[in-house]
Amino acid sequence: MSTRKPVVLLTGFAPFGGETSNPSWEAVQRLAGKSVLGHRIVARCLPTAFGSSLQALRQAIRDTEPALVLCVGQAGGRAQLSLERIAINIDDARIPDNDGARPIDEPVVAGGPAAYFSDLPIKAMLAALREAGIPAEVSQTAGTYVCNHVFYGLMHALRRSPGVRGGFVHIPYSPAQAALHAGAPSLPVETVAEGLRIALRVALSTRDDRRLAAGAEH
Ligand code: PCA
Repeated sequence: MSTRKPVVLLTGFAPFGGETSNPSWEAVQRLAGKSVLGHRIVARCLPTAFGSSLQALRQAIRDTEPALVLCVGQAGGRAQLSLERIAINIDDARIPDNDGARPIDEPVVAGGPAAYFSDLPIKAMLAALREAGIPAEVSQTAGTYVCNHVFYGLMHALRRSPGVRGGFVHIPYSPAQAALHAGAPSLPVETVAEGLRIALRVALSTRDDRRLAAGAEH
């Protein structure tokens, strides 16, 4: 293992909520096996379920011993790559997950801190994406469904792996999905994949984030 290239673990999710595809996995799959700044990208698909998603993520971290972990999920209705700033310690499911579970106001980790910030340089990533002509934003909430659950669980797990950094990106519907949701914004999966590659490159090469306003009034 030690003579191999260091690994970046990149995860997407299985389709959920009545969709037949999940663009997060479609985009992540396109980067599987590719290199970014001397790191090999390992792609994994997580189940969209509160219970098994984190088990699968923890297993993938044990298997691949990554230097950096970026989890990616679909956020239908959002128009840009959403670089998530913060994961909160709450599960509050509006719809059941793929196993039929619907936790309401339960902690992701009982007794855990209220929240974790992303380890990734989200402002530098934002600037690079915009320079490349890819729409992006900083998001102040990853919601309270399986994606926030995985983001929180990731950051909690990485406390035991000093030096390994983690973060989360939400992405819009694919055009094929948006065609079935009148008026919903979308981004082509190839554009998302290119954006993720840029985000990884910046994350791997930036230790101190840029100071750039990307907040929100609401
Ligand atoms: N999006 C969901 C869970 C899986 C996914 O791709 C979310 O935003 O919570």
